[in-house]
Amino acid sequence: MQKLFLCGRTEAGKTSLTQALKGENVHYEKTQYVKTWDITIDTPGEYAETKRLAFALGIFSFDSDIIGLLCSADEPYNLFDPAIIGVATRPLIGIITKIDEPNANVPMVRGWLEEAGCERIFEVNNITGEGVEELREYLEEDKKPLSLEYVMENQRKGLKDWA
Ligand SMILES: Nc1nc2c(ncn2[C@@H]2O[C@H](COP(=O)(O)OP(=O)(O)OP(=O)(O)O)[C@@H](O)[C@H]2O)c(=O)[nH]1
Ligand SMILES: [Mg+2]
Repeated sequence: MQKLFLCGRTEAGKTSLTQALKGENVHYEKTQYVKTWDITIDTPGEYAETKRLAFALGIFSFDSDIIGLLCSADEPYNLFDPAIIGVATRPLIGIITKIDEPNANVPMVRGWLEEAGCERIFEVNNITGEGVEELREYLEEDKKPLSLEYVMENQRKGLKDWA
């Protein structure tokens, strides 16, 4: 299974998603430091909210196979820069959490994650588990490892380097 790096603001649902992917009951546990699990690397939301700490996200993401930007469906503002894919060293996916919230605006959040450059966007409810299996199946897909020659050939063709 590919390792998913979780990045998003405090309370976006990163730890809950980790618990849901592990098949555990979702229970609140504030993330105090970067934690590596078998399926995810869970980060404290403050890292994504603070310029000084955000640099650490870049370093820790090297231990992952895929970078996941998390944003809850009821989020009032967007934390992620457009075209953030340009500085990502791994394929980028988006995960919209809390799709069950009364103030959820999934199309708006989807637009933010598309602008960031996410190649796939998943919609989940961590509490009921809705959408989590689809994400799990995606992570279980057998991706072929990248070689320098493969990346350079795709760049020469103007394709994304992991296309
Ligand atoms: N309704 C609903 N609540 C959720 C969902 N996902 C998470 N929550 C709730 O949101 C709160 C924060 O969830 P966490 O998973 O701890 O958030 P986090 O992103 O890990 O937060 P930090 O560790 O502070 O960065 C908890 O009370 C969760 O129960 C969801 O899909 N739906
Ligand atoms: Mg957490």
